[in-house]
Amino acid sequence: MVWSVSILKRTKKNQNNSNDRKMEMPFVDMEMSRPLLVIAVLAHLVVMGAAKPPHIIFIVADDLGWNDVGWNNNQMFTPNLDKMASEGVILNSSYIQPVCTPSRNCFMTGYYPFHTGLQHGTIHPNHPGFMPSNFTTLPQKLKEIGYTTHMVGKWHLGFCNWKYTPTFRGFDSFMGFFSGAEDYNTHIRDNGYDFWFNQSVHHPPEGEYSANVISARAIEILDTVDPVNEQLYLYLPFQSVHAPLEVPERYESIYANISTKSRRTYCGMVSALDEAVGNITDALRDRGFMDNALIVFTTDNGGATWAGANNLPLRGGKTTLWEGGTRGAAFVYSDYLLQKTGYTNNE
Ligand SMILES: [Ca+2]
Repeated sequence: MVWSVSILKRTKKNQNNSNDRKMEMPFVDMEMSRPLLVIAVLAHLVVMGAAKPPHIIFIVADDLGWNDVGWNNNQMFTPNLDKMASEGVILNSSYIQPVCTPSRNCFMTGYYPFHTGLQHGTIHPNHPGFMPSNFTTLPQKLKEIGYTTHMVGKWHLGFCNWKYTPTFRGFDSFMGFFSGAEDYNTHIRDNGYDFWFNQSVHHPPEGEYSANVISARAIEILDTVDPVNEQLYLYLPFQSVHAPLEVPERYESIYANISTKSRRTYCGMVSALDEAVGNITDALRDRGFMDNALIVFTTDNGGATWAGANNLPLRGGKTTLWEGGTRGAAFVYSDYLLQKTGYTNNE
């Protein structure tokens, strides 16, 4: 996942004055070309000597198609994501790995997955694969400079030994699941229950849809962090919108005009994700985090066209090296930290 960005610093007041780059607020200049892995960018952002490093909220959708977001397809109802994309910077050339585990390896280590042996595919529930312990993760680096680090959602980087799981790889807390493709309500995959709070089996409220479980936990975390005196790294790899195709009726009914059941359900799943993200960003604003927050949104790979997703006009989809599999819908958003906003970056 390579983006072209550079990091500078400036004040809120003088965001349009290029002479004010020695002030105290950190800021991301998407216009300047300096290819870096996103992980390196985020880490770099907070070690530039900024007086007050930003809160970083890294939101990952699972298997979201290029044509499944409002800024690429006006048939999609994703108002919360659309607002941040249009008022932030749409990353129009953001490339990712074609399946889950390899991309998540990049999000954690900043290395292409052939460095870690995770380039071949996903880690299955009965597969003792893992992200090697000798690679330092982004949350580990952020903890070194004082961040509090939390994760809610899908890990998919190994769990055959506790030492490969999130709370041993840099996160202060973890709620979510280790594998992938489980049921959105029962949290069962291949007859095994997979939902955890740190190292304990956890049972969310019965019938609570996954996207809402994740947003509720994310908001709960916000209530434990001081937005002024602490710095938060919140990693939110949602289950949505990976198969199985499951969503409460109220989201699916938004797309009553779509006759194909799988597509109708899938689009409802995207809107459920959008609502969950909106609830989290509302909470960030209500609690005072947005004054100094950077939000990054991306999918981990292109949409699975056999499971309701659509990547048009890109060719191919999940598992392929065509752009439909590797060019991800993504944006960055911040109230104050971006030099220029409201545009599409093609670099
Ligand atoms: Ca995926």
